[in-house]
Amino acid sequence: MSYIKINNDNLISEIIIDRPEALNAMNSDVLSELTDAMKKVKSDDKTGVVIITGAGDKAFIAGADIKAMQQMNAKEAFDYGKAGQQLTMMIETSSKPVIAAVNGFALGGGCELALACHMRIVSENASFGQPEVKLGLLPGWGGTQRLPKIVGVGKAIELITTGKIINAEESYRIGLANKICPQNQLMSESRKLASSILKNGPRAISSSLRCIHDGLTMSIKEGMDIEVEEFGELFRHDERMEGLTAFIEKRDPEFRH
Ligand code: DAK
Repeated sequence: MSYIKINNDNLISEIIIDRPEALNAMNSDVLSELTDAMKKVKSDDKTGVVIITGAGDKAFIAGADIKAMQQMNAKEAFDYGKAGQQLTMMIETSSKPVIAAVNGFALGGGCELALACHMRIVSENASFGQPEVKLGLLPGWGGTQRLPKIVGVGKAIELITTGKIINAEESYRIGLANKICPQNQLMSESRKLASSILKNGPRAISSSLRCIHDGLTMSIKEGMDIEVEEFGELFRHDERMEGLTAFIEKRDPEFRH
């Protein structure tokens, strides 16, 4: 059975987690299929931006699969945790922007998957939470590491230690969501964001993502060194000539043919 669908149109690949009967909870099969889907779109010439969403109108992903975890021994739990971490790393380090279109519950591992995405567009009924401590667990797919970087340490500690669930408004207020929209506009708003990114130079975009990502764990000096290195590297490629020339010729650049 396949739990993942991929739609591709105009350089936008949409990955849909399709297990609505379990609110798109991620068991090992979902995890492995989602990892394969990410690998595919990352190396695919037809993809410039990725959007990840959940099937149905209730959930993005309601978390790691609690029923499956209840049956796991320590070794299986370790492998499951490792696979989830590898997936979130693959998303976070993607050279193509990844947008989470959050259409409902983004809880536990679902929240962590959304945190690994570069941006989050959320519907009015979206909610976020790291309720793992209520289950005697901790966020094991990067939540303890990424949430503080996005919302600040104090807020992250509050969310992780209380396990409380916040609504779309609150997620926007604390900088977790980039934008809130009515549910029936979630995908069109996400595509609109993707299209505005696709107008720009793909190499410049991926270099910017690399500088931002790597800089988060470096000193300002090391981060600036990477930035200038990537800046110089852009001058080895035609892309920057098209951008600079288009400005001078007062026309839109054509970066993607
Ligand atoms: N896992 C499995 N099934 C789930 C699920 C989940 N996370 N969430 C919902 N479902 C299933 C329900 O069991 C129910 O199935 P049936 O009973 O119909 O068979 C169906 O989806 C519909 O759910 P509800 O009937 O509960 O729907 P409601 O609207 O009443 O409630 C809810 C929606 C989202 C509030 C509720 O379902 C809920 O609280 N779900 C659990 C949310 C949660 O606690 N998520 C965090 C999971 S823990 C690690 C690796 C990973 C992790 C940690 C460590 N390492 C190994 C290091 C990550 C942990 C987590 O994500």
